[in-house]
Amino acid sequence: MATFAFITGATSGFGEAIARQFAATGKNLIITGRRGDRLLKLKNELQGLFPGIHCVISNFDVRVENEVQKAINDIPTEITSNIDVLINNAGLAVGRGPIDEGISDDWDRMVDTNIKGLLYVSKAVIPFLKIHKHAHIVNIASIAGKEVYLGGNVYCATKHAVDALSRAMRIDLLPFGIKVSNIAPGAADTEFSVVRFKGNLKTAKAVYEGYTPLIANDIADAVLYVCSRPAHVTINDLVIMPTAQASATNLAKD
Ligand code: NDP
Ligand code: 8X3
Repeated sequence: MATFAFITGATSGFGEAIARQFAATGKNLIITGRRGDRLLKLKNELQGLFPGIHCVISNFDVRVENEVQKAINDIPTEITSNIDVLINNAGLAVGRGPIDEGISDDWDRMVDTNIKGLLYVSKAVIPFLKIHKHAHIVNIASIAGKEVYLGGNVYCATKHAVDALSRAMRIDLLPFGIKVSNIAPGAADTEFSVVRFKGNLKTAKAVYEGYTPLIANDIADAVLYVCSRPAHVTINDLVIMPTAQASATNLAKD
């Protein structure tokens, strides 16, 4: 059986775009997320467009370790044993404001999703990656993992943790020939800001006004590029910004 990419957060934004681009190359997919209706819709669409591919749905919350482990155990081993790419993409920001006014539930959601969820999924999937001579993990970090900015405190800390985990994984997995790539996008117009601002569409929309932000396909392009380098080449770290954004906070707006 041809190999599979396991993609977290495939119900929206980067993860969905990555799934679409992989499918177009003929790669088999395991698409994951909490919103099962969206996963089913994407699976049906991709299998219609690319009848040769195998698309498997795995519906779980990355924050719950036994749910992650059970969901992955429930996938037939002839599929899991063929996973050679893991895209750790699921993640979110919740709120933006001074640290002393932070809400502990927001902090928990970010730490549990962006750090612990990435760890739970990686721990469950790495045994399958080790079976392959050439396997690859791509962690979606952020410019917020390279810099900190006003009110970004805990989100920035979680993305700095992703950046550190990418470097640490690369060392730990070196004996197994598993590539680890870290991708750090700047502002991209996905559902990210709607989630961050808890459904406040006006505030979310304002984040992307006055300049041209990245779109999900820009990041999917980069993931496909990183995953298609020759076996002896690893792209360790890629920072991808809108041309109008020079740093986390320096934006040339109209
Ligand atoms: P979206 O909100 O569009 O997508 C986020 C995805 O993460 C969804 O598919 C969502 O699925 C999934 N997800 C969130 N929480 C969980 C959970 N507990 N369990 C399982 N899946 C979960 O945002 P983006 O596509 O923009 O974000 C993708 C990644 O990129 C995130 O890690 C984000 O931090 C990072 N990033 C985003 C940037 C941006 O400006 N957009 C810039 C830099 C990095 P569901 O809700 O169905 O579970
Ligand atoms: C998302 C980009 O700059 O809002 O990670 O933190 S930013």
